[in-house]
Amino acid sequence: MTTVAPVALFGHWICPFSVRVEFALAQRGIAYEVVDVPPSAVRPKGFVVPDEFAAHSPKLEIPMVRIAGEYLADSMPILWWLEERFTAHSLVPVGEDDALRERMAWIDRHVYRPMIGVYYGTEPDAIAAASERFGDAMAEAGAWLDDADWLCGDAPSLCEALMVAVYVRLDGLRRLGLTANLPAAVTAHHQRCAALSGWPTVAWSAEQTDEFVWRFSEYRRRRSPHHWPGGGDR
Ligand SMILES: N[C@@H](CCC(=O)N[C@@H](CS)C(=O)NCC(=O)O)C(=O)O
Repeated sequence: MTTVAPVALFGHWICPFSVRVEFALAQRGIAYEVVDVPPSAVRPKGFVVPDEFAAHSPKLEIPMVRIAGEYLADSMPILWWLEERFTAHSLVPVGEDDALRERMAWIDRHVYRPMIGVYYGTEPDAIAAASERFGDAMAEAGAWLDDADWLCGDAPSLCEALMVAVYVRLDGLRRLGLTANLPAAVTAHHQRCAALSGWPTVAWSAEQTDEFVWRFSEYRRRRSPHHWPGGGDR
């Protein structure tokens, strides 16, 4: 007899939105299975998305989660849904709902947009500009962390789920053109996050970092061969 995990995550390790959700599941000790659905930019030729995913992810985006026959896509609503459905090891500090939502929205906008601009960037100038915006956002986050260990409240929260997904790819981002220096308070926060119980589940191996860099280098060469000649080899 097989046991069906109550939670299924349709996602992929390379997708930061998916990593947010997987970190929250792991950190909260929620049992789950992963159904691998690579983002289309890095999808192997001939990969067929599961029917269940096509039917229930309205924008065909990962992450999507199934809990006992119900589905939800979009990482932030998923993180809050998990809080509704599972009470143990909450990542919402008591009384901090509004502050948490505000900080998460801020990180989503000011950290994620430029981060994605770095690795999906195909023009050197645009990559450099995104790198600078990312550095500015991390400087602001560093100021929040100057007198606090965590991004919201006094324990790890959903903000850490967002930031962990950034930290796991920092080395890869550097190899793809991120040059911004990060404040010491951010580096210390990264280290605190790396000591959390959910971290090992989502941390990248050296091979995953290499694969991330290789896939997005290939993406650049396909989109902008003038700037990024060569390629093809791993
Ligand atoms: N707002 C969404 C964004 C999710 C998203 O952009 N996912 C990407 C992969 S990282 C995706 O599935 N893109 C569509 C595709 O690859 O076809 C969230 O927070 O979950």
